[in-house]
Amino acid sequence: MKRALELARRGWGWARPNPLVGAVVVRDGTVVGEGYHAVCGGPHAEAVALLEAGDRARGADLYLNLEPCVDFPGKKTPPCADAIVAAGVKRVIVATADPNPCVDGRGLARLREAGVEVVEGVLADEARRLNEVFFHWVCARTPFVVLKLAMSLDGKIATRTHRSRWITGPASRRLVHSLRARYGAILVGVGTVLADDPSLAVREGEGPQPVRIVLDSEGRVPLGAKVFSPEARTVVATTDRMSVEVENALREKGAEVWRLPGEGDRVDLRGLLRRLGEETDSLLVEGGAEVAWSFLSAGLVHKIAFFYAPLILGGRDAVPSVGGQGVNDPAQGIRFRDLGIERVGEDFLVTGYPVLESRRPTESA
Ligand code: AOF
Ligand code: ZN
Repeated sequence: MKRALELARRGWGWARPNPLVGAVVVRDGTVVGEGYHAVCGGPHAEAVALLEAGDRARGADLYLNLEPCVDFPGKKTPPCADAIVAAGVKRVIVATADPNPCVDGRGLARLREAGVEVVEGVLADEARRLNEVFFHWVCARTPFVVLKLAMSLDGKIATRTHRSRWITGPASRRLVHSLRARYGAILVGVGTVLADDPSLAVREGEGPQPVRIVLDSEGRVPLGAKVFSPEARTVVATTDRMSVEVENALREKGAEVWRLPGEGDRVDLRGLLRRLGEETDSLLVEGGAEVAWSFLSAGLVHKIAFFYAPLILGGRDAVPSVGGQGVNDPAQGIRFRDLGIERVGEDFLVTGYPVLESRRPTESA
């Protein structure tokens, strides 16, 4: 199963919005076929592995990190459960079921009906973590949202003079680039564009360039900003407060403008996520502080990735990592579970998952 997970990872980027799947056919203790899902629309992991195994699949074991698929409307490839039965596989070992409502246990049921032995739950946590984006998106149809921030030990993302280059070290910055390539879209607030002018393009690509999104309710984004560089799509998410002149100028720059119904004077984030979910499975939110609080306080963040540099910036006027109004009482704070911590060069990366049912500040906060 470890090998299946390892193979699955090779599909990063191009498989989206499909899951990462690896398959290993084992006969008499020897691997006789391997495969992974390399690109959405392309053959599934099982199809590749069974093709390689050929006749040797008869009577063999098949290791999969995800339940094999069944046929459903709009499907691009033949159902794997049928292919497994046809190949004469004796036993299928799967990590997890496929939460896709069109599959959802039917693949395993099909195998059992045909007399194939099924073993479930091997390395299930690891497999679920690997496909956390897919597991969310395929049910919710809104993107899995990761909030990434780079800060000093005292939790500042910029100095009192609003400078942020560089707080974290080169290893973290490289990791951020490869993180960006893992998600379908990247979002920043217009304040970050005005302060840092990031291009948000991915240099070390593992897949297609993510869509760049600027949250800009009024249309303050400068036309010369690097986010409009030609290598990737850019969407300016705005409200009716943006003038038609600005909209036309942005379109001329090649940007797309999404006017979303305002939530007060802000862009309606839920509306944005619904629309984005029609196009992609995941979103990396990169700040700044106000945007971070908007997403967190509305309960829209699924995972955090916070980089901490061994450095204190101090200053009551320095920019805190998370802004907004905040909570009044620590008991109202947003809690995280399954924290992970790792060293990245001289920095630390903390990851975690908000407990969405935990007490949250009110939406207006
Ligand atoms: C598998 N093996 O390698 C993958 C699966 O449109 P299709 O034919 O590519 O089907 C996509 C669905 O199949 C996807 O939503 C997910 O439920 C499942 N993905 N299943 O047996 C694979 N990638
Ligand atoms: Zn399949």
